[in-house]
Amino acid sequence: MRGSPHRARALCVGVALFVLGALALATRPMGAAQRLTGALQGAVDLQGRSDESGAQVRIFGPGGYSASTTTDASGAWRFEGLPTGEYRVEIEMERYLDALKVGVWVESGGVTTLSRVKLLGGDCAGAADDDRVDILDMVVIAGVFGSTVGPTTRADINGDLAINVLDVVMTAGNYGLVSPVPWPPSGS
Ligand SMILES: [Ca+2]
Ligand SMILES: [Ca+2]
Ligand SMILES: [Ca+2]
Repeated sequence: MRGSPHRARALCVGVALFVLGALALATRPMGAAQRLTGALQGAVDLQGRSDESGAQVRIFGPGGYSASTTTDASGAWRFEGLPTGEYRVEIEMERYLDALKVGVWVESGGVTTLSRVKLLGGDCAGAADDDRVDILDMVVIAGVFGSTVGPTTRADINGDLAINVLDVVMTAGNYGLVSPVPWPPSGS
């Protein structure tokens, strides 16, 4: 009884309807896509570095939207084609305290520019930053003080391939601070 003419015809009609439906969807005016025009941008200053590249910027927007990028050498970051709505912005850099901004509004056709935020250095202990500059970070730096190191050595806070007084002074200066660092208000 398998493959009776009746069932086959019903299947054909079903497939035809599905294809027509898909075509209709594909050719429908893209009203939703036309609204994806908001942009969001900002800049990061990595304490103790003149090359501000490598910080990871993640944004979380309406309807579960998310995206990420990294800063360029000037510290700049930018997203385009964003759905209109409210965003959360997180910026992370290895060996640095993180920055966080919530309630960021991105508007259709607009460009939202956040103020430049300075990430503070010294959070280097452990496999991952623990978002706190404390004695554990100082101990890690002291353990290799005076050495020349490779780019992955976490105690090298300022990335100059040496563990010296610059790393110690920065970390000591940020002692007791935790993530997120203060984000200056827009326009400042
Ligand atoms: Ca800097
Ligand atoms: Ca730490
Ligand atoms: Ca260093």
